[in-house]
Amino acid sequence: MHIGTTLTQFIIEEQRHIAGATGEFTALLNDLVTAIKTISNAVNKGALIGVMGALESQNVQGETQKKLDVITNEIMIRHNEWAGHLAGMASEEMDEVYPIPNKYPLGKYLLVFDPLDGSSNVDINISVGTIFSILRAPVANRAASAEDFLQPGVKQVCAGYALYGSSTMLVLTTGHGVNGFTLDREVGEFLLTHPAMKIPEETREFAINASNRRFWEPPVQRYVEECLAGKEGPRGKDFNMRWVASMVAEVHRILTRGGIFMYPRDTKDPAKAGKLRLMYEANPMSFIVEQAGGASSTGYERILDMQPEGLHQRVPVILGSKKEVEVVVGYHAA
Ligand code: P6P
Repeated sequence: MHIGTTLTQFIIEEQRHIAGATGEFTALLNDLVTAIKTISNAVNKGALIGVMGALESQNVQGETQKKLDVITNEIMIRHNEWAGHLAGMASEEMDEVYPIPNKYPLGKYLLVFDPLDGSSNVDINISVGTIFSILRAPVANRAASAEDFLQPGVKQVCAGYALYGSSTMLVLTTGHGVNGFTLDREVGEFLLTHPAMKIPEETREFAINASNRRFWEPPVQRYVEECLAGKEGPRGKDFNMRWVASMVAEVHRILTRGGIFMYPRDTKDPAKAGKLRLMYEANPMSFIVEQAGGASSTGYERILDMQPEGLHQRVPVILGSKKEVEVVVGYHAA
């Protein structure tokens, strides 16, 4: 593995596979990477620059906003609004579509993101991340409406996440596999360190917030009980459990060593189809997981096939090692 390959070089070489590529996508990705480096710096400094703690405000989900939720959202907006690659942006932290200011040109892509996923972990110094998804605007160079974003996950041009952990990593796909890059702070570049990431088809590790057990639907109850029964039970093997409460960290672990992550529909709030959001959590992570040989389902349908009904729509998420997801999906069909 040649560790010297920069993300910029990699993307330009990737671009050569894309018919009609104009270099605009590469330029968009470079702006996105600059935003991610800036966020990494803010997260890494943490309490030293007074960005910890919560605000009085709530986001559209009714969740208390952390200072860094707002700061990172602002960073994503400022670095991506000016270059003329986007027709609009949408974010977990903004109720409505962000229109590109009139002083800037419009472009042919849409950017939707969760600027700081798992932000409840910031104050306790556990890994958090940025999740992003890039779609084509239905009409280029025209201000995007909310409806323009409501495209099934299979339409994504690119999906990725940044993980602000012991090292800052960027993992992305443009539909030709999944590749991981690690930020070399001295050089200021992301370098290719995890080429062609693949999720093992089998696993003995599941991730779920077990405190919600009494609210789960029967198929999920059955699956988890069987994992807990171990080798004496119907699965005939022991399982391990993890829960980080940071989807980016969970997905990265699964990409690295396999596993299954579940945030299923539960009856805690019957009005909600799940906790995670389709447009900027489930869809980008599902694109990445499938491109790495995994699977991603609501339990009843492939997440990437879903027709979104709203920018902040929630969905149940069961993703990871293909054969394990198939077991859970099978229980939903039983
Ligand atoms: P809970 C973070 O808030 C998040 O959206 C995901 O990153 C994470 O997997 C999940 O919610 C954690 O939810 O209910 O365990 O706090």
